Amino acid sequence: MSTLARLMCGRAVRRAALLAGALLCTAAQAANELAPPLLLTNAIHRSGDDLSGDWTYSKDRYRVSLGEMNNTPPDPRNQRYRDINVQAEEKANPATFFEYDMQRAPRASLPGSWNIPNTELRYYDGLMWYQRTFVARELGSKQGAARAFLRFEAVNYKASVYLNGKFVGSHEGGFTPFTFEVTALLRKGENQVTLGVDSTRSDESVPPTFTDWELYGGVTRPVRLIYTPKTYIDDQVLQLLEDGSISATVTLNGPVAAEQPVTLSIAELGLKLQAATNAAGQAQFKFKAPAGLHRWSPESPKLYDVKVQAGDDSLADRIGFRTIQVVGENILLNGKPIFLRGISMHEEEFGPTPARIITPQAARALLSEIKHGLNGNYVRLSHYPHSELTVRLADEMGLLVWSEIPVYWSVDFKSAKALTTARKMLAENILRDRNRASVFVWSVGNETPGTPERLHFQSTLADDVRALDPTRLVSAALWAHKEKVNGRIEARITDPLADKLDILAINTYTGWYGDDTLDDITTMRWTNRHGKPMVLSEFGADAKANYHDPVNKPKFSEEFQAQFYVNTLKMADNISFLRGVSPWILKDFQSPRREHPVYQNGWNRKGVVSETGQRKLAFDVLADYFKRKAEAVKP
Ligand code: GCB
Repeated sequence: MSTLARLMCGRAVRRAALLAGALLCTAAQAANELAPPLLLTNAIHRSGDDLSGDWTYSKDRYRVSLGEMNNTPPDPRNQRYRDINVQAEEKANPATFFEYDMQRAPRASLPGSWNIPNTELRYYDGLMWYQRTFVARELGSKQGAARAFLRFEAVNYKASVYLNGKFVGSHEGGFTPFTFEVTALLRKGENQVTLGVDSTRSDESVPPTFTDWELYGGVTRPVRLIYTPKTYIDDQVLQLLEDGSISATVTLNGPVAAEQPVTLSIAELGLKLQAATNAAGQAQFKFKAPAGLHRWSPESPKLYDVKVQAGDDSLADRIGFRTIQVVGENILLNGKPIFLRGISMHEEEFGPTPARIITPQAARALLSEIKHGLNGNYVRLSHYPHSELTVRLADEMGLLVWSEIPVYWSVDFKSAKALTTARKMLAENILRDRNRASVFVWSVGNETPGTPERLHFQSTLADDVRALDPTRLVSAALWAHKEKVNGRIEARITDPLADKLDILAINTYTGWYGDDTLDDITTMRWTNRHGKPMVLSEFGADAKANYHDPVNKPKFSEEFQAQFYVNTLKMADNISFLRGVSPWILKDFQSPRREHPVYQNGWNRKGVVSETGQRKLAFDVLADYFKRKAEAVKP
């Protein structure tokens, strides 16, 4: 992928230099070079062995097995990833001594955060080791299993991977997939895989140390061993363009990737097309969308079976086609203005002790509350990329998705390392999800300070989005500048990052934090000199489910929260350039920051439903508002 981008960019740079316009290509080149070397796009539909289930685990607070105590390689006896059977060694030589034994360590079922087997681990922040054994398929040309890859959908926050005692690779970033080829390392019979999972973060990490959500260290999404033929389809991307054509690019990886025929078929549309790969293994298709193409929308989320075939490999996916644009102050979906009726959501399942275990049922329970309970057409997946299965479900159910990377609050914006980490994460997120019709905007962060370094940081990310996926919109959640003038709050968007964005997204907590009252919300006045659409990406107030006081309506009561929603939605109706809302937040969520002993106890209570799914009064206020909004646009 990156080699290919370099080759293409080299040509384009030469051409662009002639036209004195080399800048765009430089940005595209840089963005592509940060993309992972192996994509395995659509891995979910590939044949493989699921490594979910029982793993043993062992805490390593002092990082002994990484040998980080005194910067010397760890004593082999301390390496938890060593390819030995400690019990057998001890039996063979009773005098031998080991401080650990991964085989006899406690067990946890993966995927899921490390607080699943033991809620005491909720606040454990450090290095944890996981190990399991498995028997791999025999590799050969039979059944297309010639190469094998270990694929991790998410390990939070850093992962070091070892197979049969050997280091395979590492990855930083808790929310995006990564893949290592292990063809040469697998052996017949039992194999042993060990993961060092490190949740420790710093100001240079993305997100930084201080956030308002649960840590959830661990292997939070599936791990699979995936098999492919020698030459396989590493990436395919299909997009409906504004000019009514469909463009598709297929990239092969392997010894016979160059000058190969590739077939792309969408049977339901009667399409079967062929193209040949170039020297870099990439085939390009561009064709007029058939007249009968049914465009994807939340009301009618049509997906097509798309098949790609090349050599011994073939891969099927379900893909929707739609366009998204901003024209003036409007967001146009398939050419028509849309109002985003949504809510924000963390990746946390319903229940009293969540461990970030997102099964299909758990994802459906969350998204159904938005789609059917609230009458929504949109979800803000905050503040980091959620699981691929959630995004695929949004495609299927018909919810537009705001996708974000965790460039949040106090990242060290001066740090080149932090910027590289964020850029890689953004590339991994975009390359994973750019076939999902539901995703309409890539957000480059949330509530960051107005410093020049941060402007450079997030502008670079916005440029990366344009280079990696020019078919979607760019945004970031910002603060507005607020001032009281003659007793009324005047709100303006003064953040210079706004110039880089397609949608202006504003988080507002007037009426909750600070001294402003609920009445101050309704009289607020908003101005926008940018001529772009605005969405209220957040507004919210805490309420403890079942705490009622209709007379005094104190903070933390359901009545206060409901009134906060009534007033904020009234204000929203007076903003002529407002094109959507995603209040904070669907469900009460765990946050070590929230320790009010009466109302919170480790939970941020701004959900319109409680952690177990009980709807609060504000839920109905929002559902009624969205119902009215939806009816207003019906033909
Ligand atoms: C915000 C943040 C969100 C917090 C929320 C709150 O502005 O974007 O991550 O959880 O406020 O509850 O204060």
